[in-house]
Amino acid sequence: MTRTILIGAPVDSGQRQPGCLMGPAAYRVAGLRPLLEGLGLAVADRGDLALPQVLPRRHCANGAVDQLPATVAWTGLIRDAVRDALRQGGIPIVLGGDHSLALGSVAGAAEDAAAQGRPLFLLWMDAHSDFHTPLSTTTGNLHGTPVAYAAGRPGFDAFGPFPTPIPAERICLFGIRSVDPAEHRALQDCAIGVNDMRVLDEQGITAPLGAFLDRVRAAQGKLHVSLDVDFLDPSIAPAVGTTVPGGATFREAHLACELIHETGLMTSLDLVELNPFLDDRGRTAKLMVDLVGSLMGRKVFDRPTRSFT
Ligand code: 6HN
Ligand code: MN
Ligand code: MN
Ligand code: MN
Repeated sequence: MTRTILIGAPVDSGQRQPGCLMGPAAYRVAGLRPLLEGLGLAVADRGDLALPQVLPRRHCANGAVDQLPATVAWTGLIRDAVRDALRQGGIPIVLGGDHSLALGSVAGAAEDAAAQGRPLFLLWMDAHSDFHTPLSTTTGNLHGTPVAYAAGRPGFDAFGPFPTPIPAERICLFGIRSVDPAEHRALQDCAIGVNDMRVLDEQGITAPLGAFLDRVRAAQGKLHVSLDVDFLDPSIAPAVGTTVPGGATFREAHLACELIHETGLMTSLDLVELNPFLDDRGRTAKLMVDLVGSLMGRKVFDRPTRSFT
C-alpha cells in the first residue's frame, strides 16, 4: 500500500509577504487527508515542523539577503524530515510554506537517493526559475534560490554543501515565464531543461513532460516534484504573492499531474507558495489539493502505467 507522509512546513522566511505560514493549515482544511485516503492511500500526518527558539548565526556577503538564519534553520529541519520519510518507505508531501522550503526538501531527497545509489531528478513546476544564488539575488528573497542550491551552484556557504548536487540534465523547469537577468545568464551556461510557457504553448504539456519522464524511467531515477502555486494562471489560483500572468490552465495542470501519476515515478512532492490570506474563499487551496488528487491517482477512467516512448 502506498504510504504518504504529510510534513507541515509553515515557512515564510523566504519572501516578505506574510501569510505562507498558514499554508499547511489550509491544505488540511481543504481536505488533503480524506482525498488521499479516498484514493486508497495510507496517510501519516507528521504535523507542522517548528523553528527552534535560537537560530544559527549566519552572514552573507550580499547585504540584501533577508532572514538567512531562519531559512538555514528551516532547511535543516525539512531536509531531515524528508529524508526520514523516504527512509521509511513513504512518499513525503511537504505542505508549504514558501519555496525556500525546497532548499531542505530537495536536499533530503538527494540524501536518500544517494544512500540508495539512485539518481535524483527534479521537476520544477513554477512561473519562476528560482535559479538565483544568495550572491546574485537582488530582492534578497531566498525562495528564489532552491534550484541553484540543488544544482550545486556556489554561494550557499551558510547552508552547508548540497548532499549530491543534481546534474543539470536531470533538472526540468516547467511552466516558467519570469526569469531575472542573472538567472538567465546562469541558465544559458548550463544544460538545465527550460520548458518555458512558450515551449508549452507550441508543444503542449505531454511531449516535453513525457520526454523528461522517459529519461527518469530510463535511468531508474527517483523524482522530486516541486509544485509552486504560481505555475498556475492567477485567474484560477490567486493565493500567491508572486502572480505572473500566462500560467497553466486548469486542464493543463491536471494533465501534467495525471501524466506524472501514470508513470509511477514521483517519489517526493512539495506544495509551495500558497498564501491563504490572499485566497478567494479557499479556491486556490482546493485547486492545489485537487491537483494532488491527480498526482496520486484520481482519474475518470483507468489507464495502465504510462511510458512515452
Ligand atoms: N518563487 N526572481 C524573483 C526573486 O525575487 O528572486 C522571484 C522569485 C520567486 C520565487 O517562485 O518561489
Ligand atoms: Mn515573513
Ligand atoms: Mn518558486
Ligand atoms: Mn514562483
